[in-house]
Amino acid sequence: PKVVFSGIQPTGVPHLGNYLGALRQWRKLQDEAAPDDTLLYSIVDLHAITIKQDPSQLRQWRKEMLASLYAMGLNPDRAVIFCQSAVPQHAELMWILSCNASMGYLSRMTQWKSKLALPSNANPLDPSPANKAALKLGLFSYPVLQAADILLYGTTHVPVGEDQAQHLEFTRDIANGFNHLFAPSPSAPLLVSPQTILSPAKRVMSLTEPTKKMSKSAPDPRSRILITDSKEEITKKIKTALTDSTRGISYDRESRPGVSNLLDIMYYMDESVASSPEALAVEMKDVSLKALKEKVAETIENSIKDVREKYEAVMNEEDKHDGYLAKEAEEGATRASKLASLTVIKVKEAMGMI
Ligand code: AQP
Repeated sequence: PKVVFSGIQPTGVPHLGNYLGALRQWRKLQDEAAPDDTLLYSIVDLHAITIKQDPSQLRQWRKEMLASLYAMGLNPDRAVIFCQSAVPQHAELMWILSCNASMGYLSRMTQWKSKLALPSNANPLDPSPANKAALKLGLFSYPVLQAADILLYGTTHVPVGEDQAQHLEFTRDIANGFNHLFAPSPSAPLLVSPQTILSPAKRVMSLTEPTKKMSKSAPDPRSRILITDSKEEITKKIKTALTDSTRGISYDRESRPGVSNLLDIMYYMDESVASSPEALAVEMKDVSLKALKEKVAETIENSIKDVREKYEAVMNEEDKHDGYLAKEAEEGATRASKLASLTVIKVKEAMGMI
């Protein structure tokens, strides 16, 4: 049987990148799962605090993320849905794996560099960079926590966007290194090396800076469309999306990143519109940019309207019965913790700690 694990940070309402790159895939895996498959979807708040968070804002975002997952159709009867910090084994396994994680390997990870806006060749041990003090241990070792998240459950499949592919490679390496050191035999690994599932829309780009990925924490809210945005907001954001002054429509991610991103979004939101984003460009080659944008906005609205309505319904329910979401998440955490403790016990036994 499959074990599927994935996480999302409670750093705001999910945007189209999260939706197309991860959440829609989570839902599909849930719908296609066999009865004995296990699905775990986590709100990874321990990851969120690698960047400074305001406590009341974080509390609100955890609630909104939970509502977003339910709005996506993720079902607590079918998937274990929980907050990471409520399952202490995540931090415990992270420490154990940290003792075997290479600083050199971690220093090559791109995420901490991009979060600090450092160049790709930045080295954490170099005493010179001005923002060296800004690099916190937690942000640097974030991929080890991510490896622990995944390895705790014997995960076989991890659905993520392309930005996470490097961390999955690291997770497999950690698992193999750990098995090599502590597994009783190669045929009885302690930790399962997981497969990455990349969704077809691997990387949705920012609407205002289409060479960067769409992100929850980018300062400009016009750079992303949230799954809760109204029709008017969607239309306005798509209308102001950065494109170019070339005439007509064509698909080329290098020379026309803005237009190509809009074609990608339209195609992946509703694959019935054409056979590929390139084919969609050919079909629309003589259309004006204004008309393309109208079509894109309409397609997005039609595809996520139901999610928005469900989100509102979940939030109304929460208003009527304060604490209903927290209670659901607590039940998820209890189930997750039971599964996680099986791995932690096995690992501690193998290392001589039980
Ligand atoms: N632009 C994107 N295109 C495709 N997939 C994306 N994902 C994120 N952005 C895109 C996928 O969404 C899942 C959850 O992401 P996350 O919240 O854990 O963190 P992130 O990747 O760092 O996403 P954000 O939106 O950029 O958050 P902030 O700004 O808070 O760091 C992951 O599977 C990710 O691949």
